[in-house]
Amino acid sequence: MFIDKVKIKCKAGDGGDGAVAFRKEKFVPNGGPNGGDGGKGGDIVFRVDKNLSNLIDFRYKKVFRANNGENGSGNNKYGKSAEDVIIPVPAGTVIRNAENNNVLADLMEVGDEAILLKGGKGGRGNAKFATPTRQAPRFSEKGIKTKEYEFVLELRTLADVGLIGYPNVGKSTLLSMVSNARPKIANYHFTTLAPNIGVVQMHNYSFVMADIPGLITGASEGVGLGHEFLRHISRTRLLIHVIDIAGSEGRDPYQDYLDINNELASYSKDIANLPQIIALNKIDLLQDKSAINDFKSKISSNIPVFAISAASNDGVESLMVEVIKKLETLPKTERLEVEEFDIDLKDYSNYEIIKTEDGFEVIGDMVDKLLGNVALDDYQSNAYFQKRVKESGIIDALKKEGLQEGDKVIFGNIEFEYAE
Ligand SMILES: Nc1nc2c(ncn2[C@@H]2O[C@H](COP(=O)(O)OP(=O)(O)OP(=O)(O)O)[C@@H](O)[C@H]2O)c(=O)[nH]1
Ligand SMILES: [Mg+2]
Repeated sequence: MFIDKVKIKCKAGDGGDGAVAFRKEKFVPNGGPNGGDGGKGGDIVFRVDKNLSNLIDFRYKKVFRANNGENGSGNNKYGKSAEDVIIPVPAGTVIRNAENNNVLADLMEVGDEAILLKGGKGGRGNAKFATPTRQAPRFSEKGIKTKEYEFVLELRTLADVGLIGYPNVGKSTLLSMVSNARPKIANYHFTTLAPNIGVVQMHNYSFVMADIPGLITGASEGVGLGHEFLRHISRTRLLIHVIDIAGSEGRDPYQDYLDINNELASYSKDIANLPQIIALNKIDLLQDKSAINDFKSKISSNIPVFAISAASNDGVESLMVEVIKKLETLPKTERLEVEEFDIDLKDYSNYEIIKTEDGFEVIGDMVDKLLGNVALDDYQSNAYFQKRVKESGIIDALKKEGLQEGDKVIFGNIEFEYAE
């Protein structure tokens, strides 16, 4: 089983709430505030694990949640922060935001990691709110609550060279002759069902070669198997286009060449523009060697063409020498550009004022923010809330809409009469 694309759900931990507590001293009716802060929630971190080669571990486990920070408590005791959740992934994992498909991380190498979701900050305990004029604050801050996000993990094999061609033309045979890979080889279509990777070591040079399932016409529209796997060659630097020059299945080799190139072009311009070396395979089956020159005469002279027999190893060495020569001139694979990921996609500066019968209602993300981390259970925190509302500029905006003394103002689940 080979899994190279999965959708998972992740949630960082919520921040713990700050505590409301007071020192209890004998004979002192009201000790000072000593409610501690809440702890931070755990982060969600992706890290490359060298022992993984595909995403099969995500087949059943698709939900990852970090623990919440603990609440603060009396005696200025801080709540414990939660541990981060580390999610191991194979090298070559691209992480996207499922909502808009933006690339959020490109984890190419062992050691790469990305902290995609930050745990919520703990709320401040009431001890932090004591001021000379408010010596016994009876409110605290709630921890920041985090949201759940969906990510798409996509494995893009990191190979220098990709083998492409129709099914059954000998791609896996070639890979097995030049690398340590031992792919299945058989005389039928779609023997290869998942990409095979091999390391080629030759002439003191080493590179990675990938064999993907055979492409057929229509692969980019989902016919056959190829399309799904084309992304595995999207990051190669060079393609070996394998063609059955003997036409052993009755197709015209040159037409095969055009078909496959059309497939590539309709899938991705970048792949279609990769440099190619052509391997005319199965020359041992050729009665008439003129087919080789026929083919060469039809294609542009700057594309290198090698006539080989992967089965008997004939011509394979020269082909590999050319591959190495070419690789030395090509730039290394670069990381994908990563989009900025705003963990909380809410726009807290956003709100709307609605006129009601006897006053106003304010709705929008800004309200959530203002309400979100204040415990509104008593007069004092209410006063604190109103102060924050003033600071936020909403009161000024309400005044512009005609707010007057005594008007009823609704904010989410709370309601107050406006007083100057
Ligand atoms: N005569 C001859 N047969 C070959 C040569 N190369 C491969 N074959 C045979 O062609 C058949 C297909 O070879 P594979 O390497 O499995 O072909 P593939 O392109 O990987 O095929 P898919 O994985 O199905 O796309 C097998 O029976 C091979 O033994 C060659 O140079 N000469
Ligand atoms: Mg194969």
